[in-house]
Parts: sequence; structure tokens; C-alpha cells
Amino acid sequence: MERVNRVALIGTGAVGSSYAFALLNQGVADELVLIDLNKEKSEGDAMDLNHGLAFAPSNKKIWFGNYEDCSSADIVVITAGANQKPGETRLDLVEKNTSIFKSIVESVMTSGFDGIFLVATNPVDILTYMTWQFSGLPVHRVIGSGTILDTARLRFQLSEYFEVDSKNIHAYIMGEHGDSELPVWSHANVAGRSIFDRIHDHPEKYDVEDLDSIFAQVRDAAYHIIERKGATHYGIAMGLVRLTRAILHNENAVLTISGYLQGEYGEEDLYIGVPAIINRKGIKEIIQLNLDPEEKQKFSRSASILKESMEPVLN
Ligand code: 6V0
Repeated sequence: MERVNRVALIGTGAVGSSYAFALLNQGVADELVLIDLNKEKSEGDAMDLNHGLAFAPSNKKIWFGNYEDCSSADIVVITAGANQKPGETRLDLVEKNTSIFKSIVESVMTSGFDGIFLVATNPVDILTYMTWQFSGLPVHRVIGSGTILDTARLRFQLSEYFEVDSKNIHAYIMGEHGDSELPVWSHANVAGRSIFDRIHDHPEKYDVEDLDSIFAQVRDAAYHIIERKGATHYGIAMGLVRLTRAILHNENAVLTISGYLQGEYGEEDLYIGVPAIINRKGIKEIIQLNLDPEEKQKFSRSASILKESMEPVLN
């Protein structure tokens, strides 16, 4: 008999419930347990999602549960905690969400959980670090969503600009999932041709200066969406499903996640957005791109900002 995969989701707010919905629609995982401080909300979500099973691509056991259900989970996804209010940065949430995470991660570990943590709560790089600290699991089994969404936003913006399917655009956002992140233009390409060559091929249409505003739209996307609808959730939910599939299907997929650095990119002892190979064991390898000098400098600035912001919760 094939092994049954279980995902435990902690936090069924806007991001969590969108993740559950996307997981169901994409037929990923065999079992999904929903856990939230607001039990009625997660119970209602489980009922609602179960009623969609007749239309889903595959069967799934979905229920509202508690931390004991994490004991045999393959993945625990955490989307619980406070989100950004209009005008708030992600880093403003550090202390509030660290104390929520202490109790969540300790409860998960008490269940006997021995799988992979996937963290999306902001500030995601810092909370992924705290999850690693609180859980005591090896670093490759604690993964943050990092810049997976920012990278998808960049690919979308470039696909609109160059009028090419975003699946054929290869470009990464690295660094903090937040204001200090950076686009890695030196490695960005459209179907294998560097974006600079593509711009050069069509000077009547494209201008290298446009890249600044493309990046600004990516970096500030969350602010624009939050101003309009109070939260961002569909994009990140689909990014989390992509990560879940890469893990459960042992894909060796390259995704930009928040991974623990041990000397890569000249940094150590922090979680930060980097491209990495993801499979059933978690983070198989962090890919080291040859950043150009300006990118290197921006990446190390982003790392310093994260380290500084983490200080109050480390002491
Ligand atoms: P939300 O809609 O307020 O949901 C949060 C949920 O967490 C609620 O249902 C709460 O009841 C629950 N919760 C709070 N405390 C606990 C606890 N101790 N135990 C269990 N459940 C608890 O927020 P939303 O879903 O919009 O955002 C969740 C987090 O995701 C925020 O930190 C966002 O900033 C973050 N996002 C991260 C993104 C990324 O790219 N990584 C993108 C968007 C949002």
C-alpha cells in the first residue's frame, strides 16, 4: 500500500485557508488537518472544504484537529500569527509573532513531530530561524517561503513586459522577503537569452531603465494589495502548495526559499531568501549564484538588516 501523506496546517486565516483550498484543487497530499486558535473558524473551513471534495481532482481526508495530529505529519505548514496592517512593514511584526511561534512550535514538537516545517508567517526569514531554534530540527528540515512569491511576482512583471509566458522567464528575487530584497538581473533570462540582450535586440520597445520600475512593483506589491483589500493571500498560498508538492513528490525543484546559510554568499547563521533544490528531505542544496558586485553588496546589506531585526528576539 502506498504511504499516506499528511499535511498539518496551523493558522486558517486568509493565507492558511487559501492554501488549503489550493491544495485541494491541485490534488496535493492525502490528508490535511486544520489547526487554529479560532477553533470554530478551522472547523467551518474543514466542513466547507469537504463539501468541495466531489469536484476535486483526487480524494483527501480533511478535518479540524489539534496538535496531537501533527505527530505523523510529513509537513507542518505555519501561517498563523499577525499580518501587516496598512503602513506596517513585515519587520514590525517580529516580537508579536515570535511569542506566538514559541507556543506553536513547542506544541508541535511535543506531539512527536519529525517531519518538515514550512513557514510563511512574517517576517518569514526571522520566524523560520525561530522555528529552527524552537524545534531543534536539522536546518534542512525547516524551510521558509522566503522570496518564492516575490520571484513569482518578478516573473509575472517580466512576462507582461516582454510578452513571454512567465514559465519561460527565469529570474530570482533574493534576500529578505521584505523591503531590502534584490532582483538578480545578472542571471535573469528569457528562454535562455539574457534580459539585457533581449532589451538590446529591441531598442524601439525596451529600455534598461524600465527594470527599476519593474522591481519597484515587485518589492512594493504587498503594500499596494494591502491598501486595496487588507491582505495578500492567493499568491503565497499557491507558492506554498508548489513547495508542498516539491517536497511530497521528491521533485528536486529549484525554488527561492528562506534557507539557513552556513557560509554560502559569505553569510552565516541566518535564514534568508536564496534559490535552493527542494525534495522529500527538505532543502537538498542552496544554489550559489555568481552575483555581480552590486548584487553581492545588496545581499549582504539585506542579511545585516535581518540580523539586526532578529536581535531583540534572540536575547
Ligand atoms: P489572518 O487572516 O489574521 O490569519 C492568521 C490566523 O492565525 C488566524 O486565523 C488566527 O486565529 C491564527 N492564530 C493566531 N495566533 C495563533 C496561535 N497562537 N495558534 C494558532 N493559530 C493562531 O492573517 P493572514 O492569513 O492574512 O496572514 C498570516 C501570516 O502570513 C501573516 O504573518 C502575514 O504577514 C503572512 N504572509 C506571508 C506572506 C509570504 O510571502 N510569506 C504573504 C502574505 C502574508
